[in-house]
Amino acid sequence: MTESRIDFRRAKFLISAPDIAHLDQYLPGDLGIEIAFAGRSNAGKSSALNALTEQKSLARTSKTPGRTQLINVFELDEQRRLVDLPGYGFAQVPLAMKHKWQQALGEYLQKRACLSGVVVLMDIRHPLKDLDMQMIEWAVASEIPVLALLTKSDKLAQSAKMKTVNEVRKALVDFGDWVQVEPFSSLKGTGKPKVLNILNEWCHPQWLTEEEQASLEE
Ligand SMILES: Nc1nc2c(ncn2[C@@H]2O[C@H](COP(=O)(O)OP(=O)(O)OP(=O)(O)O)[C@@H](O)[C@H]2O)c(=O)[nH]1
Ligand SMILES: [Mg+2]
Repeated sequence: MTESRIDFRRAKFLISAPDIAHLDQYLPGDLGIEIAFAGRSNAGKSSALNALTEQKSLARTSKTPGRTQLINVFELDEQRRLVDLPGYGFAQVPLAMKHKWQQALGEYLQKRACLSGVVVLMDIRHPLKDLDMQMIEWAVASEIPVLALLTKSDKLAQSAKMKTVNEVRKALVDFGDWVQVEPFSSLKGTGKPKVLNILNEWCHPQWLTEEEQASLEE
């Protein structure tokens, strides 16, 4: 099957939803294909989205953790979307809200029919915290492929970077092909071609029939 390549530079803002639990009311999840960007607050989600789409201010970035409160949805084409999820694990958020937030994330991963991949972004200097592991486990349990992206890789020297990448790969080996691990730097563009290849694959999910694939290309 010949697949058309998705031009991620075409991404444009579609909607903001106030919370995950209500996203389905704004955008029915049985339509099209969605790729979510999840990660701890300040992990570099918005920066990665901007780097991958080659747009400086598609997603808002900030030095203050917890900046992205809304769920921001960006459209690639009529059928495909990228979703910038609010960061989890933000220290200043009350515990009850954190629990509510985790629950909503879990439900999103389990119930969102259009979700065809989750990018779990982690600062390469602090990978695989409990909530990251939970995200990965939830996604794989729902048979959604995961890209564990080790962000801000420019902060480490090459040898330290590869050491962490190998350690994280080893820690996630039991998930098999469901989880891929790559280093990434929004600042330097490191890892960008690999990530775009993976996202492109997710945009053409195998669970669609050839006819459905063809209708997506129209
Ligand atoms: N050196 C370096 N800094 C980065 C990189 N990516 C992000 N940052 C910085 O990390 C901080 C947080 O980045 P954001 O992209 O806003 O992080 P986020 O995950 O969207 O954060 P929330 O929306 O608050 O959850 C900002 O100060 C960015 O400039 C990177 O690749 N290299
Ligand atoms: Mg953000």
